[in-house]
Amino acid sequence: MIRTRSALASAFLAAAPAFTVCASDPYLLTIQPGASMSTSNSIFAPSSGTLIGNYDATSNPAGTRTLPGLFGGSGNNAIPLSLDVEVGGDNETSPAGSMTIVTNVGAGTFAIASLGLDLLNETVIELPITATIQYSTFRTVSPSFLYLGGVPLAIPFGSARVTVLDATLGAGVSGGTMTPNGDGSYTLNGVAALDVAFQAVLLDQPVDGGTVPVIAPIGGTFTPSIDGSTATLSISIGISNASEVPGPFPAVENVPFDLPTLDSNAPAHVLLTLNFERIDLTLEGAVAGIAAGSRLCRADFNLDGVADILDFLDFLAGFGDCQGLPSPCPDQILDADVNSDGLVDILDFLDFLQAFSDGCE
Ligand SMILES: [Ca+2]
Ligand SMILES: [Ca+2]
Repeated sequence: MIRTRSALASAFLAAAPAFTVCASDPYLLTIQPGASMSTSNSIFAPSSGTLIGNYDATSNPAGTRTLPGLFGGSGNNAIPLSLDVEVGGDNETSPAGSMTIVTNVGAGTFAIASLGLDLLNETVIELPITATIQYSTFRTVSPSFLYLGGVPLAIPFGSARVTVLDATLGAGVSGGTMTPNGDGSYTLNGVAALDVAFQAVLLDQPVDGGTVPVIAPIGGTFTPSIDGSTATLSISIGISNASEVPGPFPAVENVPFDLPTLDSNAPAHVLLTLNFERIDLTLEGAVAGIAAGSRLCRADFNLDGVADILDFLDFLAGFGDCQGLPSPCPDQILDADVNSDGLVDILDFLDFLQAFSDGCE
């Protein structure tokens, strides 16, 4: 196979002058240390459930008992309630990751061929929780207290942790325009179709927020080196999303919780059981930093990491569809405008043959 490929390339190259393959080039850029993401996150999760005193005849006979209503009753009774969890706060993290961008100077466009960002990068975001409880009137024994129903009670409720916040390239076009600044650098302006994966721990309960699609504005200043072999990108990405994760979720059962009484030293000790109906997530984030890296081998036309006959076939297919047409063609990533002059023509064919003949290290 390799011999066939070389023979084929050589046959064409015999008639071709020497070229320096340039631009329309893929760069693998890695986010450098020092990048930051400022986030403003909020979670709202309504639930219904019960509370009951932590009394137990054998293990906790001095515990709190709960009784419904103003008067009467006996024993320890489950009291129906609704509880809304609200989580919110601002945080700063240091994201890590990399992306492949394909630049086409002639067409004035760039495309994003791959992207993987760990937006937390080992950091865990802690967000304070406020719980708002509503219930019908009930009383407690040990300590004695009356809780009048119909009045929402807002209580600090520990903290939630965001444990995973990852972005990968999703479906749709990711890319935009690149405009020369006159000093060898280019201003990039576009969008990235991202899939953002989200996981959190809420009341010791893991919450998988799944993956939500986000169209993120992406831009920055792209500066290739003189020979184009390396490049830096001062990058900014805006991530903004509001989504709903529908339930049902596993019940949160018998979570110890202290209800305030008039005596702050003597709260009522109850156990909460909650069923969350849905979780509303709102994420606002802004990534800023420097990405840097090297130009990828142009012979690997389809960017799968190896240069082989499939690259030749993919190029031939793209070239056949697009000869004589302006780039990007046939799409922004597998662009047959190899020499990046804005037009797909025989010069691109010759340039690709040269690159393919050179192969990859
Ligand atoms: Ca390949
Ligand atoms: Ca061209």
